[in-house]
Amino acid sequence: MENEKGENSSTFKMGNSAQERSLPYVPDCYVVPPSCESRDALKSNSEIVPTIDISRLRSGNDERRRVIQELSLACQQFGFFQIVNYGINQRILDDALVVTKAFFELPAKEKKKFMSNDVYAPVRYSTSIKDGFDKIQFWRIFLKHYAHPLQRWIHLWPQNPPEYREKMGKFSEEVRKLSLEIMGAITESLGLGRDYLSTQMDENGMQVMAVNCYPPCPEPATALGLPPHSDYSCITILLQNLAGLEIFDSTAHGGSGRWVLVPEVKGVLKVHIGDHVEVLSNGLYKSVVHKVTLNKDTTRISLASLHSLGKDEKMSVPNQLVNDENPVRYRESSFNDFLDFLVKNDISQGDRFIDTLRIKD
Ligand SMILES: O=C(O)CCC(=O)C(=O)O
Repeated sequence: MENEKGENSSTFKMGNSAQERSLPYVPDCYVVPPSCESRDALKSNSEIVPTIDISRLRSGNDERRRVIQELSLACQQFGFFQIVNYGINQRILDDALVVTKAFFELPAKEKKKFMSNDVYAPVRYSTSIKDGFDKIQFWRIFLKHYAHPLQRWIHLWPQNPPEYREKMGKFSEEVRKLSLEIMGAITESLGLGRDYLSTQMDENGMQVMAVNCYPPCPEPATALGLPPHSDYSCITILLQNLAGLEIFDSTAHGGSGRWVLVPEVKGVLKVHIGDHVEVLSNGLYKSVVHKVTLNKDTTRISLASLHSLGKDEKMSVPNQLVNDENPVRYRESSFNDFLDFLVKNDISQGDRFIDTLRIKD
C-alpha cells in the first residue's frame, strides 16, 4: 500500500529502513496504535523502581536473606529491578557502549556483512523486529550475537571497529558472571537453593547479546523503538546510555496498570525477569512487559544480555513448587521453542510467547 509520500512499506526493508536513512518523517508503517503509544508514562524516579545493592548478597546470611526478600518482592510486583554495587568496573560498561556506537556509525556496507532475517542465526544485523514481515515496523537497528561460551562465538562477531571483540567480550563475560549470581539468588528466593540452575547455566547456558541502536526519530510520539513485549529469557541484564525503557506495572491503579519510565542513572544496571523465570516460579514472578520510546535529537543505545538455559534445554515448573493448591500452570519450553514462536508470530500485534505456555484452568 502506498502512502501519500509515494512509498510503501516494502521500501523500508532492512538496510534501507527509515531509521537507517534518517528520514525526516515517520512513514505510515511505523505508526503505532493507541494501545502502545508512549504518551502516558509516569516519569519515574529511582524510588518507584526498586534498586538492589547486589554487594549485600555477599554479606552474612542475615543480610543475604534480607536482599533475597527485596528481590522476591520486586520480582512479584514489577518483574524488574535495578542493581548497584554489582562489582563490574564502570570502564568495562563505558567501553562496551563506545564500541557499540562505533559499530553503528560504520558505513552501511560494513554493517550489511551481518545482515540477516534468519532468527536462528548466531550473529545478525537487522532492523525493527522482523523487518519486512511484521505489520508494524519499529525505529530500531540491532546486532544480535551469541556470547557464551565466548570462544565458540567471538570469531563470528564484527572485527570492525577493531576493539569490538575485546571490549564486548569483556563486557559479556562480566555480565554473565553477574547473571549466575542473580539467578542463584532467584532460585534461593523460590526455596530451590542457590545451585538449582547455576551449574547448568554455567556449563550449557545461552547468552544472547542484543546490541540495540535507536536513532533520533522526527516524530517520537508516533513510533516506538520496540513494542510492548517480554523477554523469553530467565533474566535480561540491560545497560543503556539514555532513558527510553518503560516497564508496565500491572499492579498499579487497582490492577489496570500503568507504564513507568525507567530513569537513567550512570552505573545502574537493569534486570528484567523473563518468561522462563515466570515458568520456573509457576507464575509467582512475572516476566516484565516493556517497550522502548524514542528521542527527537539523540541516539539511544542499549545492550541487553539475555540469559537462559541451553538452546534445547526445557524450562519447566519444579516439582517442589507444585501441590494440590498450586498445580502446574505452564508447559515446558526451550530457547529454540521461542525462536520457532518468533518465526510464526507477530510481536508487533501483541503476540506473547508466555501466553502459549500457560495451561488454562
Ligand atoms: O532497549 C531497551 O531498553 C530494551 C531492549 C529490549 O527489550 C530487547 O532487546 O529485547
